[in-house]
Amino acid sequence: MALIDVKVPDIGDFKDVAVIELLVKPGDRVAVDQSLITVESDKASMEIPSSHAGVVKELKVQLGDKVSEGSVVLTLEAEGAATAAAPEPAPAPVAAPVVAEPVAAAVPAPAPAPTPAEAPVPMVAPAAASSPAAPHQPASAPALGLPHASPSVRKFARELGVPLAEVKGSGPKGRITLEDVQAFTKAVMAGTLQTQAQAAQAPAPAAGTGVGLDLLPWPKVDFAKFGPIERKELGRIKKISGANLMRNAVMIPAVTNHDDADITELEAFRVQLNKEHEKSGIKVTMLAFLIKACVAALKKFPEFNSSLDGDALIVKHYWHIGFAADTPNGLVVPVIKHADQKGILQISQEMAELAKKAREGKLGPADMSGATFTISSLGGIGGRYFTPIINAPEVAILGVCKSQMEPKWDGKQFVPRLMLPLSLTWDHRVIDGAAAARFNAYLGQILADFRRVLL
Ligand code: CAO
Repeated sequence: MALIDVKVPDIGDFKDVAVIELLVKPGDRVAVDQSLITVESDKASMEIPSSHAGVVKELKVQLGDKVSEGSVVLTLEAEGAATAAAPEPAPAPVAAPVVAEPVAAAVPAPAPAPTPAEAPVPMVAPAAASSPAAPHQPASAPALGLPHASPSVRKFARELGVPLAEVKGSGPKGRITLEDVQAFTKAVMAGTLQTQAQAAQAPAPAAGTGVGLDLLPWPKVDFAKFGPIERKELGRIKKISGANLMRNAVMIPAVTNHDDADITELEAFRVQLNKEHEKSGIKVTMLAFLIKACVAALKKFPEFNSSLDGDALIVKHYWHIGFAADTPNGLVVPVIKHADQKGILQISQEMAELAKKAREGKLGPADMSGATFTISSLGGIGGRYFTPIINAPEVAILGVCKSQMEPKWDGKQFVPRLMLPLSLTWDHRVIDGAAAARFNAYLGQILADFRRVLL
């Protein structure tokens, strides 16, 4: 048995390419042409095959090392006829564009590797895939953003009929590994996963079941390459609210109307009220008036106080108003129940109690359920307008920002008026733009003259 060095063969014009995968380890028995490592430039990846059969004694490269033609990959205890005194040159490596083919079955099997003298296969950019050995890129393949996989993994996927575009890569830079393909296959076999082809043949999902969006994979970036980073796990509330927000943002055809309400008189009244009730410890903020004003608008426009149930609308004859509360652990939405039956002072008091409980992480499920409409107020912080996300299964949400003094034309002159920016997001499956504009206009009228609540 002779020890021989297996070297990187002629890989065309490419020099100092990074080792991104070690496909063998000391003690492994390898065959001639078996892939040993994968290298990658910024344009393509390729596997470096073994020139000899034998047992790996020592790896001479590590992940991240840069190699060029002639670099020693490993030492091998050569077997059989291949134990020649002078090592044979390795066959040409097989190149693959960095992007993976979305449909593995469309990728032809790698051509038998020619000898380096015949045709070294350069690494090719997908756009310049004119080399005969370059894998075929289907016309429908997105040019960017797909995970990549080595030729041997592609071959493995192709043999199993696994669509690589649907496999989540767990390797560096989202690279799909052999284990990823195996895990995908297991999940499909176990019935916990459907391929897109299977999904296309399946009957349309029933209302209320989830559907796939066929989106590009999330971009994977090695942020540490650009500067120092710190990893912080998301808290429980962020994880739960994030999943809910994602569903609501994606599943609701939402539109936001922006408007302004003149609250000059209402603010004067609020300040007066707080002076009168200074000793009670109750502080009235604009949000309490908004809750009451919204109840009046919801009564006038009942479809805003509803939920979709398949092809039917459930219109609620109770008015429970949720308000978004910012806490150190994330966003929560406590609910003022039966806001229609409560006065401004009682609403203010309940809001203060619920906000305190929220900040202390003491809200129970009952405190946060049953809302028919939600208000998200950033008025204490600032901003002009924003686009709040509907809190499903509600069909509308009101966003409020900080009021500001603005010059308004009264027909004769400009006068200073305190204007409150309103942003109403509504579900277009239930509500039309005209109704949303009317809702905002009516809300503005109430806030401008609160006596209208009594009407
Ligand atoms: N315009 C101008 N000032 C306003 C205002 C408005 N629209 N709304 C409130 N203010 C003032 C208040 O009067 C109060 O002033 P003083 O300190 O001088 O008395 C100050 O801003 C702070 O108000 P507040 O925020 O404590 O009270 P609130 O009733 O307006 O809001 C609560 C309570 C719990 C909703 C709020 O604290 C909060 O958490 N807001 C954030 C909600 C949020 O994150 N929404 C975004 C969801 S989407 O991510």
